[in-house]
Amino acid sequence: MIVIGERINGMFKAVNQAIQDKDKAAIQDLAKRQIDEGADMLDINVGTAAADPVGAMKWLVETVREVTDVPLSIDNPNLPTMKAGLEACTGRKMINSTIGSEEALNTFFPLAKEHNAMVVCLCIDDKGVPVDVDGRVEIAMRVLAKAMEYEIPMDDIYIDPIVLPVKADQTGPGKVLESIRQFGMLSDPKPHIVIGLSNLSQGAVDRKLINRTFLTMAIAQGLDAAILDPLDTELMDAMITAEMLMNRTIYSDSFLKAYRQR
Ligand code: THG
Repeated sequence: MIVIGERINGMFKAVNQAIQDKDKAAIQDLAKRQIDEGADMLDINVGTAAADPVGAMKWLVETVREVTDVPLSIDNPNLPTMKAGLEACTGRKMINSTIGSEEALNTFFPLAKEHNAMVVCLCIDDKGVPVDVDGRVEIAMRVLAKAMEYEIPMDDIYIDPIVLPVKADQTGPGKVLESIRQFGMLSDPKPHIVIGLSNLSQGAVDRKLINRTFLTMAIAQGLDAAILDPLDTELMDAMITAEMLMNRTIYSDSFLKAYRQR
């Protein structure tokens, strides 16, 4: 699994405060702790409250880069903020994200090439999030065709079926699972498939239980990347165990420890 740490996000009060106070230590601590707990990449999101999103993104990226070389997922819907993040980010990076409309792909795929960046493509277009699985698969097919047209390596494409709060629509999670299963059959080699896991439990009780149960179900359908909280040890244990049960890692009596030491 490719773990993208979700914690550097202005949606969290403490992070929003750190951005306002230019508190480097707080952000760098979050970066290091997530990597220590198994994050392969870090999501960088200024949140919606930032007064100057471009400046905040640049500062966040530079601040995190002082302490780690892992790829950074530049998470913002607006082009100027995205560009500022990509330019500030030395080394590997990910565009998080583009929607799957013709126009958006024609903007973001050239940008991905320019920055040698990975790119998350949301299964959403001008009409919004499709209500059914077929609509999501249709968008994923468009994304893959465009990726070939622009010669983006399949290994740099991450399809996101879009996870919404279960509390708002209880039919959603099942559709996401079926979408993940079908995405895996669209091309060979397969694209990566990623979700924003914590969206699922927003506003719900027993959030961690909901998140980790769904993560194991999604892994069984072929999910291979997730934006999640690596500081949640039970979540990471469940993820590692699901990988082992799917025969993607070797069983040993110390499989949890072995995964963490890899
Ligand atoms: N897909 C992609 N990118 C994404 C998402 C996605 N980026 C953002 C988001 N979704 C994933 N990251 C988070 C981070 C935090 C939360 C949810 C998703 C979260 N935050 C608390 C809440 O809203 O209750 C914040 C409250 C707090 O503790 O202060 O749940 O889907 N490609």
